[in-house]
Amino acid sequence: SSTKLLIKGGTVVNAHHQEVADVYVEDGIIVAVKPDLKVTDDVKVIDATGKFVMPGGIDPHTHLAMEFMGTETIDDFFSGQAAALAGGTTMHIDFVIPVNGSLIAGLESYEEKAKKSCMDYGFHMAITKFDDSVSRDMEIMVKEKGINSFKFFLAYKGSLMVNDELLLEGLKRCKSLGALAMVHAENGDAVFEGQKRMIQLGITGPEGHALSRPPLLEGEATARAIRLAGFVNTPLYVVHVMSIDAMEEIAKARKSGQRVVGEPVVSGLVLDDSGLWDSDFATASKFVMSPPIRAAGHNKVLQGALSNGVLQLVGTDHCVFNSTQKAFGIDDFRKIPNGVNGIEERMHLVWDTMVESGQISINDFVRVTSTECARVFNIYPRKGAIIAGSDADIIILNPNSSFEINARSHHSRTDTNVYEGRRGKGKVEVTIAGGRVVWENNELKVVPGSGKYIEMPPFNYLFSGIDKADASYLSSLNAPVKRSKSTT
Ligand code: DUC
Ligand code: ZN
Ligand code: ZN
Ligand code: ZN
Repeated sequence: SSTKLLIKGGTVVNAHHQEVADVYVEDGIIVAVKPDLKVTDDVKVIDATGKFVMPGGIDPHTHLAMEFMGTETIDDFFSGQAAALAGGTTMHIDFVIPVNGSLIAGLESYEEKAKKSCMDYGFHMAITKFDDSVSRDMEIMVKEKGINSFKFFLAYKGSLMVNDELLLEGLKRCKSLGALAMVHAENGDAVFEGQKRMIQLGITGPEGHALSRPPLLEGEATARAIRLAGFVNTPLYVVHVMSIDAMEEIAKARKSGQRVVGEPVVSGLVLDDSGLWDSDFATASKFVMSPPIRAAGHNKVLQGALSNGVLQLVGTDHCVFNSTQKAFGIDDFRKIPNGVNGIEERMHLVWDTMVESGQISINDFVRVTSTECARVFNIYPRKGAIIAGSDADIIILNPNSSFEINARSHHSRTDTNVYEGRRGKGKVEVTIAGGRVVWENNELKVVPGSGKYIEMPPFNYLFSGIDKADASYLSSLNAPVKRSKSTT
């Protein structure tokens, strides 16, 4: 791999602009984007004529090497990232899970896991309880550790779930730190009840998973989180929007001017729940994730919401277990580890489902797979753009080539793929990460330890206007009604 690269003759696509131009890279940074650049002989030249040169994908939602439901996800920070690079994603943001309630210990364990990284990564932090020590550690995360987002689980009763009181405390703390609050929005108490009901009815298979936690529980929790964020007056990011019910709550809030970001994931955009009814347990269980993949119809409506801007960026919730791990739940769907693949497939499936179908433009493709994530998490334009000065995370996509997905050829360590057999148009032929060509001619050349931790500073634009809105709200509270003392 060379430290100097010239990508020649492609159509360079950013979220707001495209042009035929050359891209010159030196030492991991984009130095120039101009037509007809002249370079010396020692520069590796890649011909991109007739192809699109775009910012590498950024996946805002992954779980690599996560301990969860009595086991650990099978893709770690090397295998998961290698898979990502083979599919044109050059950065991801993973969720740190606290260790024994300690954010510091949780971060240390993820720093250790991430040492083998072969691409850039950032962290969100999950908050699973709230007290003075968590509150103190949140400040350390924001001011010293480069974490600017905290996720609250309204589901997973008895383990990760927080109640409304703790969610309110967390929202207030996020606001005071200039950090973004994120929610997994399902009503955990009702899910617990729904699961018991299914077991009582004798429905113990993977379909029971979907039946126990229907869209209305996602809609309820989404509405509640949005209203509580509105009450605190702080922005909210809703992860994995899987249903029309949740999407409509986000649409309503955004229309009223509330700052809510909605993240659909590839599985929710592309799949429907039919696989959960497959008579083969291994096939059905691979589709178990939370919130569940919904009945046909939700996916098409979510695609529409992505194209009209109600939803803004696409994640994956990549969280994979092999069929041996999935089989922990052979007699009881509640024990099937939750999670599906997607980190390698996201770029191809969004291209095929959204661009090839004419639902979004090529510029919008760049926005929803890369630029918007960089903006929301405050690392734009270092990431998410092909402009002089940005990191050289670049893909070359050939719109006339095609992709095919199967577990035999994918790069993830898991032995199944929820998109098994899917084909489509558009293929990522070259991936450049940190200025190094890591994917070319269907071959990966990844180096463990070459990925960098990307610190994400506290916010500017998402939070602008808060003080003003607070001031008018508070002044209305501070104007007590004057009453006379007479008791007639
Ligand atoms: N949902 C999943 O399917 N896996 C990880 C965590 C989550 O919320
Ligand atoms: Zn330009
Ligand atoms: Zn979640
Ligand atoms: Zn997740």
